[in-house]
Amino acid sequence: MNRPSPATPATPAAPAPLRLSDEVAAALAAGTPVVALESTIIAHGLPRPRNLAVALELEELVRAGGAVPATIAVLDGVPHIGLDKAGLERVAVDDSLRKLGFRELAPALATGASGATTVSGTAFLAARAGIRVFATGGLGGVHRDWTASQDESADLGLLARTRITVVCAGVKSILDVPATLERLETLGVAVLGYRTAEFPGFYLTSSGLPLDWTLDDPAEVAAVMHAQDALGGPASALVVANPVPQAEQLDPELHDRVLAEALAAAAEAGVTGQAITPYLLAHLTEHTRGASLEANLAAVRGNVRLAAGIARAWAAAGTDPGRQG
Ligand code: PSU
Ligand code: MN
Repeated sequence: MNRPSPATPATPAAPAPLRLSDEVAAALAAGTPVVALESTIIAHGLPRPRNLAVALELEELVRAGGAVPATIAVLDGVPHIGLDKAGLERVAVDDSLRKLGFRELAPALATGASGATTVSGTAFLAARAGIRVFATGGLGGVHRDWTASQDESADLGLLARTRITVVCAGVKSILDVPATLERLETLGVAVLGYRTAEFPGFYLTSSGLPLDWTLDDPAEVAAVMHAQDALGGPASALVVANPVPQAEQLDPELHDRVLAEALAAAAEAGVTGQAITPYLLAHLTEHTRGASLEANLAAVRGNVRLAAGIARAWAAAGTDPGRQG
């Protein structure tokens, strides 16, 4: 029996108009290495005016690592994949910028809004643009009061259905880290320790939690990415967990004490939803007199460097005629 063919809409929805910077477009066309960078860490995760310097520094680190940086944000309703200096400045200084996870993208596009993209927003847009490697600080995850608030970052669900490799220093230690690892397992997202058998602790080198897989160089990570593609199946991400060097971690005692104060202050102030992560990060920066900020930046720098190496290994494997894509 013939089914009626679905009606063709008079005006088929055009693909979301991603605006690629010239150098990102050229690199993707040539198959040379590209690293996606998120903008929420710049707009909402770091204090001003340091955040602009960091945004520029992270792009320089990607270049020094032999890859093209693609900082991602939505400006005036247009998703930008690769920002120029004026775009980076806008992300760093404009107070009206929203925080855009994946679900916020369509409303932002339709209304012409501007916003910085979180891990979920950035990973989605990067994958749509054809970028496979993404560097951030720490992933979002399950919040410590989950049983009451049900607050779990949209990062986890998006990574369960997006084919991207995200290099991070674990998940933010303000979260329930063991619960977040359990959720990543449930969601089918692979987690690799980079030169560590313990899950990193964001500001801390280790969370104390064991990992099942340890890899030691970017080519091994690229091989896992190829194996994911060869296997097929649901398009899940690959999390590469890269610890902050021990010499640059936050003092663990200071971390535990100030984090407990920050969580209490957030509960007292009634902060919830999208505001909770920036609130806790800012509280830690203030009450460790900047030490948590330095550890956060050290972690991000290491992740960006490693991501450039993985992007190079991935691009090299892609052009190796002996390798089946
Ligand atoms: N990593 C950092 N600083 C940050 C973030 C990550 O070092 O500010 C951001 C990321 O954009 C991540 C977001 O996606 O925090 C998580 O926010 P939420 O818990 O509201 O999902
Ligand atoms: Mn949340």
